[in-house]
Amino acid sequence: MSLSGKTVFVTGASSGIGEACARAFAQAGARLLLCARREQRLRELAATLREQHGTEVLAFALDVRHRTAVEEALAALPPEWAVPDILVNNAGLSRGLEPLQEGSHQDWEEMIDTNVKGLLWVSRTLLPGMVERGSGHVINIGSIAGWEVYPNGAVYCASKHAVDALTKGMRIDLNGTSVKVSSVDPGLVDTEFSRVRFHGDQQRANATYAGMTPLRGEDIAETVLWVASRPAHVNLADILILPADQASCTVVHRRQES
Ligand code: NDP
Ligand code: 8X3
Repeated sequence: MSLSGKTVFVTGASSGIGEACARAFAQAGARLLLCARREQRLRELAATLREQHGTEVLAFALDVRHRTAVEEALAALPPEWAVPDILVNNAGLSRGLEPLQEGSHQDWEEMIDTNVKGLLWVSRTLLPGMVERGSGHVINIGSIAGWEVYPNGAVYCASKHAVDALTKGMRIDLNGTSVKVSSVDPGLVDTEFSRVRFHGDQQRANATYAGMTPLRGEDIAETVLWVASRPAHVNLADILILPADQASCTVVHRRQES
């Protein structure tokens, strides 16, 4: 699969699915724009990709929650990087797992500001250039949590339902512009996601995947790459991708651990 010469912007590329996407797109010959808050990690990833694949990479620290920071960072890109061919809106997180009546305001703000508003700020800044050029592809990383709601996860689920609505709305509003909009919606993927959700409690994070085989970031990246490399007239609109052990948010087959 070749994406030679295409410019791909992956948000949240410092770990997990975003990092795996960066590696997959680099292997496919793309040039990469990468952002996240942890700049050192991005620098190390960029160095590896340059060395392994000769990839052209521009990596920069960015907190997608801050609209003016997003606008300024993207306005400061060199002209040949300014309008990516493919935008992977991946930056996102969950915080907390408790009944709504006990939820933390701070956790809620972090999820909504990142998963919903961050995706909006990046998309709003880049879409006019794609429309003007007459080509582009936005791939939003949604979730099974945008298809279902599970106990104690209402706000994270709401944020991913919002991503689903934004994917559908973007696709409607961009119809006729030659800019495609897709969504890749994973179930359980073993990344830093659960450690972040449980505020660094690794034991609790590990329990999320106990006795079952979760997806890996690479599984999602492979699908994102497939979505991105279809012919111009084909749009894979929405893909739900689950571990074989998972049937729904709450139905997960777990083996007894010996
Ligand atoms: P990780 O925690 O491993 O990665 C999250 C990435 O998002 C990191 O690179 C992080 O970088 C970045 N990020 C978080 N907040 C911000 C911010 N404010 N600004 C910029 N970047 C940010 O988790 P995943 O790889 O699993 O998560 C990636 C996406 O996949 C998320 O949207 C998540 O909701 C979704 N998803 C995950 C699933 C799973 O089971 N793991 C299942 C379904 C969907 P940094 O901290 O350096 O800023
Ligand atoms: C992540 C999947 O079910 O852990 O979006 O919320 S889940």
